[in-house]
Amino acid sequence: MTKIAFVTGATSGIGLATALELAGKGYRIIATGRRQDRLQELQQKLGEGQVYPLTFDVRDKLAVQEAVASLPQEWRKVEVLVNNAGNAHGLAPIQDGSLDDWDAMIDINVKGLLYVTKAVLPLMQEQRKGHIVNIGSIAGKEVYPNGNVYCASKHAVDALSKAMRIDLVEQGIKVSEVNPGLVETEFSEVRFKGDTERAATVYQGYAPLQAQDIAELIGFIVTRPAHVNLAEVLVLPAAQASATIVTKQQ
Ligand code: NDP
Ligand code: 8X3
Repeated sequence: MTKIAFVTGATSGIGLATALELAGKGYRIIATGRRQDRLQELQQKLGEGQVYPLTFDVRDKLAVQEAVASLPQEWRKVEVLVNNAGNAHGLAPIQDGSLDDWDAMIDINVKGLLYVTKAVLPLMQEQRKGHIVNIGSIAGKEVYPNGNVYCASKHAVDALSKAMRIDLVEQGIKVSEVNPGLVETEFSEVRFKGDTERAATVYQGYAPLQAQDIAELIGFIVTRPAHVNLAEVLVLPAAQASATIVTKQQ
């Protein structure tokens, strides 16, 4: 029987690359996000029986519960959950930050991850096995100027990953955390609210990570033998040494 992976934020970037990577490793994919057209494209690309699209906003706890409850029987044996959906909104000193941006980051990156985990966990508990991979960030390990609330949200993901690992170990459920540095995706476009020029400068002058790099790492993590858990990985572009130190060519 093919294994099933539930990937949040599968409409772009790391989530989309992960869905494709895991499908390549023989998983059937429950692909989630708000942009239904992109989920349908993914389904068309991989085949109807291979992808089950679920459209919901992770901020909406009822929608999350209903979406997971709506899964047909043949899609309920979820073995892998990749909690990837997330983003940054704005980059401003704390005194200038927008309350709406703060709400968005905490609601999506922290509460959304919790809502999805709470809804999907029973499907793993029934099997007494499973693997949750949370996408944190170097921003969950360090803070950087103007990153305040985004960094706080990713520090929360770091704490929750450790806490989940403790609470779920006796249930046979592994919890891993992947903490990337700079990855070239739609992330900066979202952070800078559609300012593509400003977003592009984040990835100029060095070779940033690509979504595929993270997807391959996730693929490796979830295919380790049953007795192995790669609990936490920090993965950076070679040009990046810390949240603030990136060597750029002049
Ligand atoms: P993208 O913007 O390319 O992807 C973000 C994904 O999250 C999209 O699929 C989006 O789907 C989904 N998402 C966002 N908000 C919601 C929401 N409210 N409800 C449901 N889905 C949502 O960025 P990345 O691929 O880079 O980001 C993926 C994860 O990686 C995030 O958690 C991010 O914090 C983390 N990360 C990114 C790094 C980077 O440098 N890019 C570095 C470290 C960590 P849709 O819009 O269709 O809803
Ligand atoms: C995304 C990477 O450095 O912009 O988490 O916070 S960073």
